[in-house]
Amino acid sequence: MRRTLPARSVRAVGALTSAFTLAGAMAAVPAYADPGPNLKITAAVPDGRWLRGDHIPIDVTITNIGDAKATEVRATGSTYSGPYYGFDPNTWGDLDTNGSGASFEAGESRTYRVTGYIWGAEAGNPVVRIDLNAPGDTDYSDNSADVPVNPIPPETTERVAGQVYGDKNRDGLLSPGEELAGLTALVGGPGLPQPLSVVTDSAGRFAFDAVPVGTIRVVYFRNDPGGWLFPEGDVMRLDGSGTHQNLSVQGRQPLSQALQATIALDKTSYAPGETAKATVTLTNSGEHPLSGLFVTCRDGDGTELKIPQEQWGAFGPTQAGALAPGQRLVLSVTAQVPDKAAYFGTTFLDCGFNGKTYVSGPQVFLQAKVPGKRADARGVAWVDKNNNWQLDDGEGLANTTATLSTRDNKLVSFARTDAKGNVTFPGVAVGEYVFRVAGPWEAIHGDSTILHVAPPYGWEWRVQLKPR
Ligand SMILES: [Ca+2]
Ligand SMILES: [Ca+2]
Ligand SMILES: [Ca+2]
Repeated sequence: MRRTLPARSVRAVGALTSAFTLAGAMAAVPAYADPGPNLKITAAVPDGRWLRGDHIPIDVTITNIGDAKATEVRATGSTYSGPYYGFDPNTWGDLDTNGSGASFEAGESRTYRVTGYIWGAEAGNPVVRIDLNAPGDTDYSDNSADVPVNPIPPETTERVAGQVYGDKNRDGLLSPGEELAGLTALVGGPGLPQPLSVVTDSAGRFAFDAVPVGTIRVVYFRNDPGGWLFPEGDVMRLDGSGTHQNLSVQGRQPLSQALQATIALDKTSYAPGETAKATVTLTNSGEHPLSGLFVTCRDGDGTELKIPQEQWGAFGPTQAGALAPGQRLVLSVTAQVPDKAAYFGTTFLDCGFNGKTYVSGPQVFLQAKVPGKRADARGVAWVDKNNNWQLDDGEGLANTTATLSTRDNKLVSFARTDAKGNVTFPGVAVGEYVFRVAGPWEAIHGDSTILHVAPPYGWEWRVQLKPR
């Protein structure tokens, strides 16, 4: 009886035959047969606790295993699967596809560290494919590499714990009795829907058992009756390694609690060029000596009183001011009223009192008048009819009576708006005024205080109105 093979087996034999043929053909070509460059790539994410929010590196090693120099070598990378991993700009160096390419001598090997970022919130991890291109490469089968990028799973959590104290004796350490109990400790950061919160125990200790990992996590405190100031900008990177279980958080008393500062000017009104005298009174109402104190007065737009630094003595640039507990110190300083102040009708002092080793010292601001200059006060009254927050054609409040009054409600000037809502109050003394219009209109911000400044420093003010 003649044996016949089923059709399926015939096909299988045929496939086998062609497979043998192919293998035979390949075996007939020695690996070194083609002279020329032959680049080979290997790539992997270096060891590390990478987070989803990191710029995660990939080390790409390129070796020329051929027997000729490779030139114009360029590399590209793309996300093969999973969430999108985007390469950072300019990360490819001389391998960049837009450049002239890199060169590798026969046998030469170099490793590049490229970086990228996982964009979006898609779950899972990316696999990144990197392709290497060089003219004349004799074997392209080894020119690409697939790199799994596996950051710490975002659902990973770790314990964050520590102790918080108010450094009463200012030695920078937790001293007995300085523990802060009953404080609300919170931890928050990007990606956390809301901060986690615990209350410190009698030893000032706090512990969050499971804080989700992230590149930016911050511990902060609320509900402190003692008025302590805590560092709020210390960023923790939580990568699941649990290295933030022994935090020591120092609360500091604001300097303004111990140091009182007042400034009095000898007059309420000055002429430009006149010398203003300021009496500065500093009092240490605390229990500890204060040292390293200094005064800084803010520069403004040129209308401020500039107190020469040397007048501050030890409280000047040497930052050597000192006050014993209970001590009261009076400093007399002077400053020339700048000419520019006359154009604004006002001059000011804005001084901060600080210490080298303190935080949040007192701040004092005071103004004085510099009257005399007059100028036309010009502005526009308008109503945002189309609600686009911009003054458009036809939105000026036309032909309406408008007034300028002092803050204590004395009428200073009145005028009428033109067809476009422009209004000019002629020859008004510089300074601050309240602007009003007749009829059922009120300023959109509740108060329409305008600052009337003389040329060349002045400007046309705008007052937006709404129906009353
Ligand atoms: Ca190759
Ligand atoms: Ca202490
Ligand atoms: Ca508008």
